Formats: sequence, C-alpha cells, structure tokens
Amino acid sequence: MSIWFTEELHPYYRKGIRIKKILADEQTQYQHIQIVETEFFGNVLILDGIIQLTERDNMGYHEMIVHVPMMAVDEPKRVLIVGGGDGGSLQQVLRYPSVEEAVVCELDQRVVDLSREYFAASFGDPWTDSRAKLLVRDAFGFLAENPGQFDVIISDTTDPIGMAERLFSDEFYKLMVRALTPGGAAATQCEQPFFDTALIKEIYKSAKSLTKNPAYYYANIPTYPGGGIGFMYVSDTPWMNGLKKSFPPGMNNYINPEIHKAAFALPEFFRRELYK
Ligand code: SPD
Repeated sequence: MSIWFTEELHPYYRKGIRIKKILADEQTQYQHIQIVETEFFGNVLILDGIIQLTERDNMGYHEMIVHVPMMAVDEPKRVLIVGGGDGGSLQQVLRYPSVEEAVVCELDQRVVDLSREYFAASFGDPWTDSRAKLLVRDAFGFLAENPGQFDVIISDTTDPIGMAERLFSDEFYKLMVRALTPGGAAATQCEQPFFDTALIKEIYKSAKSLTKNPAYYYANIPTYPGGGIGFMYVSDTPWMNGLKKSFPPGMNNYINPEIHKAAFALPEFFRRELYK
C-alpha cells in the first residue's frame, strides 16, 4: 500500500512524500500538528498541512539559520529563538560555549512536547540543558518588554499564514531589532526567492531601514517548496565577520566555510530585484 502526503502551500504547486505511518495527529488551540514516519525522510513535522522539518534534511535549515548570525557576533551570550518549539535551532545554539541563556518563545506547548517525543533521535533533548528556557507565549509582547537584551535572535517560524503572518511584518522587524544588543544579529525564516519575491523585497526594505548590513541567504532543503528556503540576516555587523571564526564544538552536517560564503550568492533575477 502506498500513502502519500501532499503539500500545497501555493495553489499552483504541489509536492508529495510517501509516508509509512501517522505517529501523531492533533488539533491544538493554535494549529493542526501531524508527525509522520516516512520512507526516505525519517520522521516529519507538519503544521497546518505544511512540512516544517524532516529528520533527513532539517540540518540545512537549522544550521544556516543559527550559525550565520551566531558566528557574526563575538561571543554571543543571550540568544532568543522566536518559535522553534521543535528544538532544532535550540540544539545548534547550545553548541556555543559562550551562550549563557537561550530563550525559546513558542506559542504552542504541544509542538515542544510532541517534538521531544518523536525527534529525540535527531535533536537529543536540548530542553534539559540548564541554559535553555522555554516561554510559552506570543513573541510580540516578549520582544516589546525586552529592548537591548539579546546578542542573537533567531526567528524560526512557520510560513506567513494566519497567526504567523505578523512575524513577517515591519512591526515585528522593528521590535526584533530593538531587542538586540548593539552589534547583535538576527536571522529570520524568509521564504523562497521564486515564490515569494515581493514579500522578501518588503522584508529587505524593513531590514535595510533598521540596520546597516542586512543580507539574504539561501539553503537547499528538498522538502520545502522549490527545494529550499532563504533567511534574512539583519544586523549592523556584517555577516562576513563570521567567516573568520571557527564553527562551535560538535558536528556540522550542512554548513562548512564554502557554504557559509556561497549561501549569500543569489541568482541574478533575484539579486537584481532585491538589491537594486
Ligand atoms: N515552507 C516551510 C517553511 C518552514 C519553516 N519553519 C521550519 C521550522 C523548523 N524549526
């Protein structure tokens, strides 16, 4: 028997993966959470019908969203992860010995609970690290209450649909930049150049009005639409600062010095649109 999960984030584009078993299927106050076991990609987290991560290819997303801003900043101590309840970004942040506190501001406690149950083989249990602090609340209020507090902020969110739409707004970027320490850096989940050009341009405009050295970069993730996703680096500190640093202890599976640099090279149609 062959069971397929089909994602339709865009009305004109679909992708599917063959699944073996449904491990969890729950409607929470916020969203529909599904975790499935698949033939090729390992366990997969799906929120409201959209693939968030698979065990096989999440490393491109989590390593890139975390290490680019973390390496740009000298000795980051306080880190905020907006969303990120699955623990994948937290695991990468905690690799840095300089980190004293990593706050995860996640709206849905069930994402944390179910991810701990089904992704332990990939993420270990970063929540048991004494530096990790989970806040189950909306990030807007938290950012507003904490100006100048974080050396690095990682916005590890779903797509800009429904309740997550606000996390892609100018208002959110203002609060996020205000919550950084001087010279601090943020990286945000920033969608796909082919499908989301207009949105990314808007976000770049916000980032440019708020910081001196924003830049867009990209990672290959086969299970995301278009086979990849981009990130907005938002900071006064140039991202190239990170190229001089060593990776933190532990093993990388996606980023290396060449990928770190090459991720900022953009296809011409998109580079022109974004930076002109
Ligand atoms: N189109 C899918 C984008 C998913 C981004 N969120 C990933 C969360 C992983 N921690």
